Amino acid sequence: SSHQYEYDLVVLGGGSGGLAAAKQATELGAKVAVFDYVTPSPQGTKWGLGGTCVNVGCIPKKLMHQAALLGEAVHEAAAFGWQIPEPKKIKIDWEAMTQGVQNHIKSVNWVTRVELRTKHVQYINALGYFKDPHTIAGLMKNGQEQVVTAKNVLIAVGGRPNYPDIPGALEYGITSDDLFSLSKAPGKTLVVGAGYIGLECAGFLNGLGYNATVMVRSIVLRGFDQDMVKIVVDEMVNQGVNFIHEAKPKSITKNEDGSLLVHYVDKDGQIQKDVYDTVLFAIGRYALTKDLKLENAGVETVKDGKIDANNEQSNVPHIYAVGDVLHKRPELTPVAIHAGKLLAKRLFDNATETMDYTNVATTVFTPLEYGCVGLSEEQAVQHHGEDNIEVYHTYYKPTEFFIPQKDNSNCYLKVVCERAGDQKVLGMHFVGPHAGEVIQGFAAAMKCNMTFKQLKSTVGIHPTVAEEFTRVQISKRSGVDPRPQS
Ligand code: FAD
Ligand code: NA7
Repeated sequence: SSHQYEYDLVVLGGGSGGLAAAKQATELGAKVAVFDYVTPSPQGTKWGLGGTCVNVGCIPKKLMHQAALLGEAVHEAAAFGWQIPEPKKIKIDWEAMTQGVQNHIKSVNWVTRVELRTKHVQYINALGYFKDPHTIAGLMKNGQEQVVTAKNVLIAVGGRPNYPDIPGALEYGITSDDLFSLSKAPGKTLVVGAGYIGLECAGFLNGLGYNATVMVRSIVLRGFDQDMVKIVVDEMVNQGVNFIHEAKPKSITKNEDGSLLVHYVDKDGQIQKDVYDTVLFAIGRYALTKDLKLENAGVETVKDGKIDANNEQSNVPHIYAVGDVLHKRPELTPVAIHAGKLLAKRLFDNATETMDYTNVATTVFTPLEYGCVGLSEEQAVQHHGEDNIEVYHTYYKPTEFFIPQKDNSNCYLKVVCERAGDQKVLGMHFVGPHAGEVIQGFAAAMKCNMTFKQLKSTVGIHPTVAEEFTRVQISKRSGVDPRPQS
């Protein structure tokens, strides 16, 4: 019986997935403890309860993106007739912005703690690890250990940013773990890595007025639809972001004035150098499983320390995993939360529903946002064959772009469909303002197996950018120019 253990569930990691599972489990009557502990970054940055999303991920990222968009909006407002004294002279106060962002985070940390208390989840601020398959020890800041026993264990320790193995990287480089609480403005910044985190950071830094350069090793936004990616990059270049393609950093040293000298290998294999104020690595993340002493529990890991689970169950039946720690699953907060809740219901409510990881929508918060759900065109071709898919696409002109004469040449969308019959929609892609808001509802429609015919029979909301999805009719195959003719 479960009485031989102190807890029905012990959760390792108080982030998106772990907290969602813990709260759901106590609501269902389980006795639950959560271990959460943040190891400081190499630069010494640390933060509170709640995990990556709240402290060093989605939330501060979105807020800084918003700060950048507001800077743009000031100029637009002037075009709409707002009397703004010297709009050309406006600039961001980095410290003030960062303070606002950090204050919000602190308030979320606090609310999270209170919520755990009211829901009777035992929170233990300690670095947890396995003593044996049912015994977890937590090393607290004061060096003491707290030991608990658990019937079930959930591993939800998430991940942390990688550093490249080059001289000066750990000493002088920062990552997203440090950026959102940086005490002084980053200045001229080199962002190494062209995944979504690298692009987003370069995008908002440029929008805030700092010179930003992205160093791309191979391709930009691997895994995303490459037509859309090209548009996203074009727009970033338009707005002033620099890209160094097919290049790799070689070393970082510090100049006497505090600036950083970066040597890198360019696409021709030549050594180049440039000086930056900040070097930000966004080259992927590793799962935080090393500290867990998984060998004491017999839990196996695969590449990058990740756990290859089947319905969130590891190779040890009473040990589960959710979130970024999972192998080959989207590293997204709502994915971790959803999987965590469903798992708790299966464990403590005899539920049977399992997590569906397909067709999860996401948005890259670049200056012009890119939202998508379902297959990229490349994936559709791979799965269905080029002859069996139809791709509809169009450029469009947001109404609100006209008066400030904002460049609309990169407002573009695409619908990837089956070619036969009513043309089931396989993927939807949107570059433009509010891309996340635009895509979310269509993700629900795709869950309901929407066809292109049904999309076309949907009446739009005018004037919006989302309605453009109900108007698209030009197939790529037709070769007709997808630019609006008016
Ligand atoms: P986490 O939230 O990382 O939580 C794990 C927790 O466990 C951490 O607090 C960690 O310190 C703690 N821990 C680790 N080891 C131990 C241990 N041994 N003992 C105790 N505690 C431990 N997702 C989105 O959906 N939208 C976005 O816009 C978005 N933007 C992002 C931007 C950035 C810059 C980053 C880095 C990520 C972003 N993500 C975004 C991803 C999102 O943050 C993660 O997918 C999500 O936080 C994963 O949740 P998790 O529960 O797996 O782990
Ligand atoms: P991603 O999405 O894994 O992207 C990492 C990027 O960094 C990608 O462009 C890589 O290029 C590049 N990379 C990887 N290693 C290096 C080295 N050593 N030097 C230079 N460039 C490198 O990571 P993010 O940090 O953006 O996001 C992490 C995850 O969080 C991501 O999976 C999201 O789902 C959530 P490559 O294409 O490999 O050549």
